[in-house]
Amino acid sequence: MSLNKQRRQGTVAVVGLGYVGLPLACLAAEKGWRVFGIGRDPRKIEDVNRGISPVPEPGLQRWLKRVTVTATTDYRAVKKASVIVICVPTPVDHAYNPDLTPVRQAVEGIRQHLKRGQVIILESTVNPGVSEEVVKPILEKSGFRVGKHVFLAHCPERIDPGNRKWTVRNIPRVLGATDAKGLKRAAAFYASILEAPVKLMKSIKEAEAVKIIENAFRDVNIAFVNEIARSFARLGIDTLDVIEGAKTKPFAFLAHYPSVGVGGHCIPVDPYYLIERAKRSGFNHQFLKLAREINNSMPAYTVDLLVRALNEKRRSLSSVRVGLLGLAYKKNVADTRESPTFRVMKILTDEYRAAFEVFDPHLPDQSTVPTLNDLLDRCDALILMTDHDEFRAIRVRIFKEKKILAIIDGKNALDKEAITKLGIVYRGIGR
Ligand code: SAJ
Repeated sequence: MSLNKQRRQGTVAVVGLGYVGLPLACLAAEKGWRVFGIGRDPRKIEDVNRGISPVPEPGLQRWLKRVTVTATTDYRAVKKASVIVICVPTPVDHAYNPDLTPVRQAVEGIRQHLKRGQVIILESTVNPGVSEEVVKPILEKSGFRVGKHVFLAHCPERIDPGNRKWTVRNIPRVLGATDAKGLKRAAAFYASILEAPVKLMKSIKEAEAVKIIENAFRDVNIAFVNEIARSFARLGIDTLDVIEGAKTKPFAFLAHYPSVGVGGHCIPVDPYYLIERAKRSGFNHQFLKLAREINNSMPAYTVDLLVRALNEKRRSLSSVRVGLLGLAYKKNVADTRESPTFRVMKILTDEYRAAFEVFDPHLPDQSTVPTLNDLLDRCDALILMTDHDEFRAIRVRIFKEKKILAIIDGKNALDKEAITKLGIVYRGIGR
């Protein structure tokens, strides 16, 4: 049953049909907007037009079947819209330098088809300054003045892949613009589609800064517990138990958890945008950099735990086949962006010439074996990389049956006592 029942709101163009853009496009369509989705990949465009979601996000497939999103690779669709929302990735390159290429390309495509009165809203996560220093100049190459002929706003995306509770529909947002008129027009768009409050920020820079600090906050807190875990491991203290203890304090403590590494398209990436921009203004974010350094060291720390665990069994890493449980960067999603598993694979290969298999039930095509059982049959030691529900449910006796020598629990998700009782060397991260 189509959801396009409500009165027409007008036309919106959403540039970028990934984790952020596609849910937004579906929501706008459901709320009565005529929606053009602009993307680069013709196959994804064809999928969307056939009502097939190219993004493996729960519920998105069903939603796309019930609304109409007209997908195209042609930026001329922008001409028909009164609102244009940019939802393209903002990655970092191999040297962790921010890469605004997708944003620049999107804005370049838009500026060629601008018309008076349009409001352009950037949802991609960027450091403070990008809207005014990068987006605005490109838009004004069209001859239009931002703030006069067209308007520019920033509403940072807050999509949490896999989260069924907090979605594009009900996540509160912040919104900033280069001028009052742009703020008003952008606020009217979001008021027409969201079922959540939108906080209006003093300026577009403050809106850009909100998202960056949200995620930098999370990164430094994860780095904090990762450092604590490495210290407590040497003191024989169970870090997880300590965190559970600290959580009994009903205020001023927010639990984060040590792990094999920090992946995803947000947390390990966003701090670099601020670090780089601040450096250009002569400020050195030593704390943010240190947090990134600590979190980036966790894959190597985890492999080192395996080396030591195998030593207890008088085995070397190069003499065993390692089973990696999980490719996704976090549990119960099929998203591998910046996944720590890739870094562990590289370390095993480059530094230890160790053989490995990888199995992820959410990513069968990227697994090297068809089933978990195959992985357990072929491997002598395991690293739990992702705490998918399927891995948490494993009956530990099977590890004994499959003669597993050592298990490194990269997410502290398995039963340490039960595994140890089976005579298998167990090491968690901080326990
Ligand atoms: N991680 C830890 N320890 C923790 C929490 C996470 O090691 O205590 C690791 C995860 O395993 C993963 C990475 O960090 O590899 C990122 O985890 P995440 O839970 O932050 O997941 P993301 O990347 O999907 O983050 C999103 C973010 N949402 C947006 O940027 C819009 C983030 O701001 C949210 O806080 C997060 O979802 C969330 O809370 O679920």
